[in-house]
Amino acid sequence: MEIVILIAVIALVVIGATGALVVTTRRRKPLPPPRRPVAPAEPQVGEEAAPPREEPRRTVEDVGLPGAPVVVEEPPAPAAPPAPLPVPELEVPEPTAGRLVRLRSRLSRSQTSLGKGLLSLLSREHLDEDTWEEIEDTLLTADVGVAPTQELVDRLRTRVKVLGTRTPDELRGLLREELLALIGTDTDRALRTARHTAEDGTARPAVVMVVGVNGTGKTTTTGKLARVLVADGRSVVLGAADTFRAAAADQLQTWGERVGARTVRGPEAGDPASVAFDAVKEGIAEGADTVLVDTAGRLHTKTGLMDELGKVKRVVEKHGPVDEVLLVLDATTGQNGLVQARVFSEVVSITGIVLTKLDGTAKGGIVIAVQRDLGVPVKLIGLGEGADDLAPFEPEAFVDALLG
Ligand SMILES: Nc1nc2c(ncn2[C@@H]2O[C@H](COP(=O)(O)OP(=O)(O)OP(=O)(O)O)[C@@H](O)[C@H]2O)c(=O)[nH]1
Ligand SMILES: [Mg+2]
Repeated sequence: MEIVILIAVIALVVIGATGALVVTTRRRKPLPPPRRPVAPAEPQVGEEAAPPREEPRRTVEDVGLPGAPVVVEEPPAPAAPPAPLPVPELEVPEPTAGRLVRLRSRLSRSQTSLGKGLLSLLSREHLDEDTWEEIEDTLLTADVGVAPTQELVDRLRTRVKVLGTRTPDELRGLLREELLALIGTDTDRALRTARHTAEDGTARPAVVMVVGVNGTGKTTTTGKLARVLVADGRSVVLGAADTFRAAAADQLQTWGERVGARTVRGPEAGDPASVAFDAVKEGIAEGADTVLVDTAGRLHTKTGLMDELGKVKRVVEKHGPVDEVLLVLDATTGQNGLVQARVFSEVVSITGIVLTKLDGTAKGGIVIAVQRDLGVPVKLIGLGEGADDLAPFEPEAFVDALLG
C-alpha cells in the first residue's frame, strides 16, 4: 500500500514538472510581429477610439482597408500662389511702308557700280565708242543681262544725241526713266497673302510656298515675311516642310516665336508634303490669314528632289490652289540664278521672285535680268540678315537708291 502511494506521489511530481516546462517553453516563443504598424494618433477601422477632436474626421478611404499598409498622410502644404505662365516677349516688327527707302544705303555697292558708274560715264564731254562700250560693260558686270543691256544702250544713245548738251540733272532723269522702263512700273507686285473666299464659298487662308536652291535665304525670308504680315495685323501659321534637318524646323520656329506665329512641323526625314498639308489644314482650322510653307533647299539639277517639290505643291493643292510660289534667289550668284529659276518655274510655276543678299553686291542689275528671263515680277528684296531687312520691291525707290 505504501508503495502504491509512493508511486502515485512520484507520478504527480513528474506530471507537474513537465507541465511547467511546457508552459515556460511556450512563453519563450517570440511574439509574432504586429500585422500592421499602428500609428498612435490614428485609430484603425474597427477600433473603439474616436479620432482626436483636433484632427479632421477621416473617411473610409482615408483609413484604408484592413491588411493594407497604413499611409500616414502628410498634412497638406499651404497652397502656394499659382506661378504665372511665362509670357514670351513678342517683338514688334517695323512697319513695311518705306522700308526700301530706309534700307537704300544697303545697295551701296550696286549704287556705286551701276548708278554712279553710269552717271559719271554719261557725263563725259565726248561720248565716243569707247565710252559706250564702258557703259555696256558696266551694265553687264552688274548682271543686267545681254539683251536688256543692248536695249538700254541703244535708247540712251538716241536720247543723248537728241538732248545735245547734258546737265547732270537731265542725265539722271534720263537714266532713271530708262531703267524704270526696263524694270516695269505697272507690273502687279502685290503678294497674295490675304484671307479670301474659296471657290466653294468658304473663307480660307492664303497659302504661300517658298522655294529655291540651298542657302539662298528661304527660311530667313519666310521668317521675315511672317514679321511683315504680323506687322500688318495678319495671323500667320508657318509650315516647316524642310524635313531634311531638325535644325531647319527649329530655325523657322524661332522666327515664328518672335512674333507669335505657330509653326507646324513633322518628324525629321518625314514626308515634307504631309507637313505642308498639315500646316494648311491647321491654318484653315485656326482661321489664319496666311500659311507660309518653307521648303528644303534643293539643286535644280536633282530630278528626284525637284519631283518631290512638285509633289509638295500638289498635295497642298488638295486644300485649294496655292496663292503664291516665291522663288528665293541669291543676288550674288548672278546669271547662275537664272538657270535655277527656269527649272523651278517649270516644276512649280513661280508667281514671284525674292532677291536676297542685294546688300553688299554690285549685281543689282539681276532684278532686270531675272524678270525679263522668267516673265515673273520681283516682289521682295532682302537687304541684310536683320529681322526687318526685307522690303517690298518698289521700282522707283530702287532706281532712286541706285542713282543716289
Ligand atoms: N546679307 C544677307 N544675308 C542674308 C539675306 N537673306 C538671308 N541671308 C543669310 O543667308 C544665310 C542662309 O539663309 P537661310 O534662310 O538659312 O537659307 P535657306 O535657303 O533657308 O537655306 P537651306 O534651307 O539650307 O536651303 C543665312 O546666314 C542668312 O542670314 C540677305 O538678304 N542679306
Ligand atoms: Mg532653310
